[in-house]
Amino acid sequence: MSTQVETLNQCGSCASSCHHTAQLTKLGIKIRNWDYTVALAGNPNTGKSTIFNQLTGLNQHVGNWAGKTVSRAEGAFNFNDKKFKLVDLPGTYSLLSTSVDEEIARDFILFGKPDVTVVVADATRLERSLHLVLQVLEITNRAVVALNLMDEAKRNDLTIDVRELTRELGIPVVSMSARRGEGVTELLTAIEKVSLNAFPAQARQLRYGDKKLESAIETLTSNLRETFDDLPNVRWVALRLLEGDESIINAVRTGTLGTMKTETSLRQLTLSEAR
Ligand SMILES: Nc1nc2c(ncn2[C@@H]2O[C@H](COP(=O)(O)OP(=O)(O)OP(=O)(O)O)[C@@H](O)[C@H]2O)c(=O)[nH]1
Ligand SMILES: [Mg+2]
Repeated sequence: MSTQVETLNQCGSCASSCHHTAQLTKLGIKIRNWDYTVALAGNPNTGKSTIFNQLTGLNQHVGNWAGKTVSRAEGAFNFNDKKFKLVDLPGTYSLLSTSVDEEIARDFILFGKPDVTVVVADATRLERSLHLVLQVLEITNRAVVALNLMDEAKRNDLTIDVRELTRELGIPVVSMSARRGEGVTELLTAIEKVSLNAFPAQARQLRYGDKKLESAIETLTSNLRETFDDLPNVRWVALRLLEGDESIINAVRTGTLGTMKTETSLRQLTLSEAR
């Protein structure tokens, strides 16, 4: 591991300002002592836990998302004198809420508003990994792609133009072979840049190019804004409605959409309580 990474001996041993305190506390994250919160998302089996271990060393807690049988790991690290909290999300192929894992990952990114979401992508299955990257970018532009398993890609004679991918996505893309510890410092640098809003490019968001669809999204967006004034990402909710996402449709019908984040939070009690 890079010498620049200093894992903390004890969670909660430092004091500093924090971001999105209220939401994260509701989601069960004890944010009080951290400068930035980082979520680790990605398809199953892409090396998320390997990266989590590289970044946090032994400084981690493992438990369950409360009320669920899905495991949850939180850890911490220091980089360039800043304190980061890292939350390992369940591996998912999408954020469409068709499974408990997807629901947990989606709600955390949507309502927890982490300062940075790292999406771990499999360099040997790039196309599949990019589905999740684009879905995350629908919710937030504060993201980094950790393009892992580059050693496997090389072994299979696959070459990826990382610079072009960075340009296309508008977020940092970092080549990694996490099992060998390669790319860890570069990932930390990218996380720090996005945390500090110091990455100059504009993240790519899908625009569908279809006039009817875009106008339906616009109408729904403005109706939703009138009815639910504190939604974190209205366009994203409008897209889910058009897609037929049952949980979002029910929440609109019953008028509970605005309170979804509170309900979600209550269902995701703290890891510390689960320990
Ligand atoms: N060759 C190679 N193998 C890796 C790399 N990173 C992780 N692995 C291996 O890939 C397998 C899966 O890694 P994990 O870190 O458990 O992946 P994960 O995304 O946490 O998996 P789930 O939590 O099950 O979704 C393990 O056998 C790792 O040793 C890498 O950069 N190169
Ligand atoms: Mg894992």
